[in-house]
Amino acid sequence: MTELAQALRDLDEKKVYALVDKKIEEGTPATSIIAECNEGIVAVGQLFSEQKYYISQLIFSAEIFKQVIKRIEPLLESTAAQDHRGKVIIGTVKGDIHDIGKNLVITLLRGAGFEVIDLGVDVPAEKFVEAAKDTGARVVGMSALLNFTYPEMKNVVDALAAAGLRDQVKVIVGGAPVNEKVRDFAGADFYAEDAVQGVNICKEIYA
Ligand code: B12
Repeated sequence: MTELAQALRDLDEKKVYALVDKKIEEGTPATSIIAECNEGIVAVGQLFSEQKYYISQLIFSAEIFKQVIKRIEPLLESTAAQDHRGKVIIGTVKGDIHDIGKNLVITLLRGAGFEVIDLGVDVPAEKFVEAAKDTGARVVGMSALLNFTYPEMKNVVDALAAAGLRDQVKVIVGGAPVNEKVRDFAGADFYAEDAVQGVNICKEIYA
């Protein structure tokens, strides 16, 4: 584990910011900084599941991560990409309030020139359907970090089908515990392992 990942795991806020600032100065790519922080926050989750960390520590780790993203956001937002590639709807599914990953995907999508309709967190299936109808977006992205919210992803796909929209939209699912099996279960079109892959899939869809 890198020094930065360890500092985040140990919730050493000042050290995390100092290391991130140093890396930014040195020209380390934003995606590498995120990858290191991701390793640290996954370790926090692990400590939480082993009951070595409390929920307050989980919350604190998220706050640190959010501050890191604020620092590196200017590197992620490309000023050149003003042309709109297309619309993408994105939200965290009902029952789930994790939004750090979703927000990261949004930042990268906007940086790549997509118009993003952010539905927020704890989003019921009807809202995804309504947004797809109203905006005509061809992509619906769903984020889920809790395995008991997988059925909710399937609900959204089913609701899109019931509204007659399934052929018009491609559905992408993501979130740390999500994988190809979950995609298959939900009936989604794509699974994205990370934000960069998500953006590439959107580019392909709108190509
Ligand atoms: C921070 C955190 C929290 C914070 C969230 C703050 C916030 N604003 O998001 C708080 C403290 C609120 C929280 C609460 C809970 N959490 Co929590 N949390 C985490 C933690 C440590 C990190 C998540 C994170 O932000 N990662 C960093 C981001 C950048 O990664 P990411 O979300 O995976 O996103 C990346 C990719 O997956 C992808 N991606 C994500 N979404 C999407 C969507 C699309 C469309 C695309 C293309 C890509 C994409 O792109 C991102 C960037 O590459 C994880 C540990 C882990 N292993 O993930 C646990 C974890 C997810 N939490 C867990 C649990 C159990 C909970 C609680 C139930 C705890 C409790 N007892 O109350 C609650 C649930 C609240 C709720 N109803 O949602 C468990 C889930 C277990 C499971 N699999 O079901 C985990 C895995 C911890 C653990 N090991 O036990 N949590």
